[in-house]
Amino acid sequence: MIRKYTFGTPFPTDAVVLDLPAETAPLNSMETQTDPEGRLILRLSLSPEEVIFGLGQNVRGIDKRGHRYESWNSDIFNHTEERPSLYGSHNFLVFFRPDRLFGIYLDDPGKIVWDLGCTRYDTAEITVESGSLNLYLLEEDSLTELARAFRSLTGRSYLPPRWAFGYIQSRWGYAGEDEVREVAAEHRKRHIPLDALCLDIDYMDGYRNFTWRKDAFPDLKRFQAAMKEEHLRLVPIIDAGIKVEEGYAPYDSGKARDAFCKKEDGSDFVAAVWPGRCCFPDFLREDVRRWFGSLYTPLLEAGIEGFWNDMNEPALFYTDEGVADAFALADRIRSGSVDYEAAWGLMRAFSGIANNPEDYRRFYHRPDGKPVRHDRVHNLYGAGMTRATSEAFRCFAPDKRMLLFSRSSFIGAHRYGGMWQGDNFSWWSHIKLALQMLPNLNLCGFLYCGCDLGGFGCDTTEDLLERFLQLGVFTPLMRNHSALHTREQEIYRFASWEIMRDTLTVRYALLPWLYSEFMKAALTDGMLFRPLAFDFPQDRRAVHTQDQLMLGDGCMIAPVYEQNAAGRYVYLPEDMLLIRFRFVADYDLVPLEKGDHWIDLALNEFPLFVRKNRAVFLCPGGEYSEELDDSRFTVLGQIETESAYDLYRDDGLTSDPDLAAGLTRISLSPDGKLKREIVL
Ligand code: MIG
Repeated sequence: MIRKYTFGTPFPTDAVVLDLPAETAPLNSMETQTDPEGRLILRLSLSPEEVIFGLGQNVRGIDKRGHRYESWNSDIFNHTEERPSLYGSHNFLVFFRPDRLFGIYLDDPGKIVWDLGCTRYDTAEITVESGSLNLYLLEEDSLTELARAFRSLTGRSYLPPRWAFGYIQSRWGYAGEDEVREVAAEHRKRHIPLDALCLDIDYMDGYRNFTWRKDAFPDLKRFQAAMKEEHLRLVPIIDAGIKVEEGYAPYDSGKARDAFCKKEDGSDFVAAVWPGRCCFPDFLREDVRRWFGSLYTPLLEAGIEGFWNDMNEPALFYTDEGVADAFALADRIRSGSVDYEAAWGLMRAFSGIANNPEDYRRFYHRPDGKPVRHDRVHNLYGAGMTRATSEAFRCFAPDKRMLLFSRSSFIGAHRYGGMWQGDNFSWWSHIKLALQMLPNLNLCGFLYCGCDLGGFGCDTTEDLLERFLQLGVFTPLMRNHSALHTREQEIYRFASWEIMRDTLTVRYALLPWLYSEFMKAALTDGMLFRPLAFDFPQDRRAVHTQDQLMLGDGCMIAPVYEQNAAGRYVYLPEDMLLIRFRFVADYDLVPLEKGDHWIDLALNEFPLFVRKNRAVFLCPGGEYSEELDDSRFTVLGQIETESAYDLYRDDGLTSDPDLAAGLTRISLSPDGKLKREIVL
C-alpha cells in the first residue's frame, strides 16, 4: 500500500509515475514539525534492532543506521567514511525490524539531511531544507514486496544492451586513436575478453563536448567501424558544461535558444570546468533537453552506441564571483590583524573554491518560464541530463537499446540510464564500499551499476585489481577505470595478468545467466543485488550481515576485500553449494552446511554460493559478448527436489523486450549430481 502526503508546495520532479491523490488525514506514524527557518523535520524512534536500508549511493554500510547523510549531489574525489553525500540523491529509506516494516520516499530535489541514529542512536531525524515535499509511505508484508511497490511508484529500471555486460576498459589519459587501438590489440592478442573501450575527455577538442581532436582521432566514424570489426564499441564521455565560445556550434545554438541557466540579473551563469568558462544547460526544461540531446546525433551517426555522462552534479571548479569572495577575504586579512577564525576562514575559502555552496545559489532554472534558484532543485540536474541523452537515443534509434551511465543521479533517472559509483580510490576499503552500495542502489531502482574496478584515484596493485575484478565479475557494469597520472591499470600491464584474464573468462561464461537474472529483475521490478535480510528476514545474523549480498535467483556473493587475506569468513543462512572459481572450466564444488565457514580463497580464487534447488549456468565462454553460445550450458547446483530455472534470452538490443517470449523453462531434476550439461 502506498500513501502520499503533501507538505507545502512540492517541486515537480517527474520521479513518480503513479498518480496518487494526497491523503487528507495527517501522517501519524512519525512526528512532523516545521522549524522557524521553514524546514520540515520528520522524526521517528528506532528500536534497538531496527535496520535501515536505502539512500542508494552513499558511504558506510548496507544498513545505513548510525550516520548523518545528506542528499546533496556532490563531486567528491575522496569517498571517506565521514562524507555525508556522494554524486546522487536517492531519497528512499526502508525501516525494518521483526514487528514493523515500512518505507518512506521523500520526493524533493533540494537538500535533505538524514540523521539516522547518529545524534541519538534511538532516533531518526530527517530535515527537508525546502519545507516542501511529497512524502510517500509504503507498507508491504516483505522487503521484496516493498522494493517492488517502490518501483511501481517510480517506474521500470533502464535496460542496457547485452554487450554492456561485457568487460569495459577505460582510462583517463588515452592520447589518441593509436593508443586505444593498441590497448584493444593487447587484450585480443592475449585473449582477454573485452567488449568496449571508454573515451575520456582526452578525445575532445579542448574538452569541448561533442567535438573530437582531429589530430588524435581523425575520423571517429572510421575508427568505430574498425573497432566494430573486432567486436568492440567505443563509449565516449560527455560533460555537463558547454564552453562559452562564439563559433562553437553547441554554444551558439544553446545561446540562440536561451538554453542556459541564468544569474539573477538575467545574464548566463558561467563557471569554469574542463573546457574553461562554461554555461550550463537548463536540463529542467524540456526544450533544452531536446536541444542538448540533439547534440549527440553526429556521434550516434558515427556509429557510437553508448555514452557516459560526467560532471553533472554539476561540478564547478570555480566562478569569478567565488574567486572574488575568496580574494576579498584575503585582502581583509592582509590589511588587518591576524586571528585564528579569519585564518581558518581563508583556508576554507580557497580550499572550497570548487563546488562552493554559494555558487549553487548564484543561478536559476526556468522550468516553466519562472525562475527557480538552483539550490532548490540541485539534485535534479544530473537526472535531467540523463533523461536528455536517453530521449535522444529513443529519437535516433527507437528500437534499439543504448548504453548510458551517468555520474550524478536522482530517483527517476533510473528509468533512463545506469550509473557508475564515481571516483573511488585504489583502496581495499573501496571494494567493500562498492559492495555495500550495490543493494541500496538496486533498492532505489538503479540496477545497471558498477564501480571503477582497480580503483580510480592513486596507484593500484596487482592483488588489489584482482580482488576488485572478483567483485566486478558479478556487477552489471564491469569496467576497469583509472585516473590520469596513476599507474597504468589495464590487466595486461601486470605480471599476474593471466589470473586476471581467467577471472574475466568466468564473467563471460556467466554472462548469459547474469543477463538473464538482470533482465528478469528489471522487467519484474525486482533487485539483482539484495541485502541478505530480503531472503532471510527471520535470521538475525543474516539481517545484520554487512559484507555479503544475495544475487539473482538464490545466489550469494562474498568477495575478499582485505589485503593479503588468504580467504574469508562467510555466514551461510542455510545449506549452500560453494562454487570456488579459478577459471571458466576450473572450479571446486563444495556443499556446505548452514552456519559459519572459513573459505580458503587464494588470490586467483573467488566464491559464489548457491541455495539448494537453484542453479548457476555457465556457457562455454568467449572473448566478446556476441560470441557467447547461450544454447549450451554447464549447470551447477545441488538439486534435491524437482525444480526449474527460467532462462531469459533475447537479441540483447531490442528496446521493447517481451519477458514471457524470452523465457525458456529448464527443469532441474534431483539426480545426485552437482554438475550437468544441457543443450537447449
Ligand atoms: O574532474 O573526465 O568521475 O571518471 O575520468 C574529473 C575525467 C573529471 C571525473 C570522472 C572520472 C573521469 C574524469 N572526470
